[in-house]
This record gives sequence, structure tokens and C-alpha cells, in this order.
Amino acid sequence: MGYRVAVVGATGNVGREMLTTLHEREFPVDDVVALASTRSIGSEVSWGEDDTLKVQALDTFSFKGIDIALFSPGAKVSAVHAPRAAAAGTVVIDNTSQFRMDPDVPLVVPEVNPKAIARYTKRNIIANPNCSTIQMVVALKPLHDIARIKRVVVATYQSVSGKGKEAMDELFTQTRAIYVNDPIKPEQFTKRIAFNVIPHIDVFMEDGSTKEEWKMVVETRKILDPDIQVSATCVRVPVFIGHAEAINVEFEDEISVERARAALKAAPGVTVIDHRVDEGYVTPQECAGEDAVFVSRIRKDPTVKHGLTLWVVADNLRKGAALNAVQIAELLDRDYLEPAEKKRLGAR
Ligand code: 2RA
Repeated sequence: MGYRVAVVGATGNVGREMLTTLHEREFPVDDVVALASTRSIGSEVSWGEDDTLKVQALDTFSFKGIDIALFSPGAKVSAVHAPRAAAAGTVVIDNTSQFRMDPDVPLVVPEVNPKAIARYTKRNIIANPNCSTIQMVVALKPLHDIARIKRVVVATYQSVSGKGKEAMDELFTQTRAIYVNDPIKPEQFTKRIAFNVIPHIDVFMEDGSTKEEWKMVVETRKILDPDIQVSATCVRVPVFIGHAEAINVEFEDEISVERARAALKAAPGVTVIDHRVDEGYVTPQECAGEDAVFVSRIRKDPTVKHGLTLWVVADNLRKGAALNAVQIAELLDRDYLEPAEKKRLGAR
């Protein structure tokens, strides 16, 4: 007996990946509903290799009887519909930025802070962190456990899929336009993304940082440790899928490259590929479709007393979004929930 699950924002990059991941990991579902804005009503999305689901309208959908809803529709839509679903008794796992810093909403990466999930009952909402934060904290957690992290300086190299399907189309169209000498008009990005890099993701904040950078700071503290200092520079690069991060870490305590490598190798969700030869590291192109957070280029930072530098790569749609959300649903199933139908029969 399985759950009744809804995926909200089912036609987007992350929504589709959520459906694929639920199916691939054989999450126990009896019924799955694909929801999106009225614009998408009647369109179909894949469910497994052979089935499709007709997309239904989120606006008029009653969540009554839905056990779990995975949301990835954009923050403004989640602001309205996630509390509506939660009030109907559905546990919401929300991939937008809307509730992440709400003290009554746990912000969860299952490999890092699985116990935080217990507080979901306050609002019936669990937040999925930002993609660039997820892959960083998965790599930092085993290192923090052995040598306490004081400060992190990170530069990201984020693929265009993080901004949605239209952004992927823009990279494709602009790349082609350059070859055939067509005019280029940036729409999804502030500058040309083809054959360029743009140090601007999400809106600017008053202090000159961007909201994407701010998210990496505050989310890392909420998930891993409120005392860690983070300085982030987030950059969009002309890559379709896969975010990369150059991470410099300063520790309280002594940590050797060998110990760090051993801790990372033993950590859940991490794959270390670090051979110090040509091709002995992972790039975004190889990580698309993979579940792991890949760590390469582990080396000493000799400019501080206890420092390391790492290169961390992950599929931003998968571990950075859909997979992390499904892993949260798996934790709910393992430790907290029972399908409504099973509860109903058990109560007889
Ligand atoms: C991006 N962080 O890559 C966003 C997606 N969550 O734009």
C-alpha cells in the first residue's frame, strides 16, 4: 500500500526530474498527480518508461487525501499553494526559496541533518535547499565532523538548467546564433551566456552580494552549523546541466589531505575521484544523470594554518533538487508517515 503523491510544477525541469526520480527509486506510490499552472493543463508528462500523466490545474486542485506533495513551481506560487496543501493534511516538500529560512520549517539534506526533519509538523512543510548549497554541504559535512570548519570561500560555476527550460533554450539559440551570425538578444540572462560567464545569479542585495550568494551563506549555517562563515561568488556558465564549485575551507583543527580524503570516501552521497593526472577529476559534463556529489582536486591550502581546497560537482537537477526532495520523502516514509489509506484501514 503506497502514498498518494502530487508533483507541483510538473512540467518544469525539476518537476519532471522529480517524477523520474520517484519512479526510478520505486518510491511507494499508489497514485501520482501532476500539477501545473492553467497554461499547461492537458499537456502530458512521462511517468516511468511507458506511462504518461495528464497535467491538472494547481489552482483548482484540492489536496485532500494527498499524503505528500513535491513542490517546484516558483516561490510566489509556493507561497500561496504550499500552505493550502499543508492545511489539507498534505506534507509539502518545497524546492523553492519561499520557506527555507522560516524557523518553523526544517531545511533538510538527508546526508547532513536528517534529524531536523522532525520539526516538519509545525507547518507541515519541509524545505529543500538551494542546489548550490546542497552539493556544498554534502561535501563539507564529513570534514566538519573531523576538524570543525571555521570559514568557507566558494566560487560556483552554475549551469543554465538551474534557471529553467527557457534558459537552456537561450544557451542553445545563442550558441547557434553566434555560428550563423544572427543577432543576439539576451532575455533569460542579463548578458550573453553563450561563450561567456556571468557573475550574477538571482537579484542583487543591498550589500552588493546576490541572493544566490546570500542563500549559500544562510542555508549552510541553518543546515550545518550557525558559526560557519561563508563567502560566496555565484557565477552562471554556459553548461546545460551540472554545477561545479571551487571551495576553500579553513578549519579549527589539524586536517591532512589523507584524512579528508578518507572521510569523504566514507561519507554518504559522496564519490571521490581525485587522481592528480589528466582526466583524474570530474566535470559537469560527466555528472549529468548521476546521484552522487563528486569531489576532486583535494589539496592543502598552505596560506592558512589548517586549510583545504576542493572541487565539487553535482547534477543540479538531481541531487541539487529532485533527488534531495525524494530522499526527504523516503525519510518521511521510513520514520514519520504512513500512507493515509493504510492509516484509515488500521484505524478500523
Ligand atoms: C540556479 N540556484 O542555479 C538556482 C536554482 N535553484 O539558478
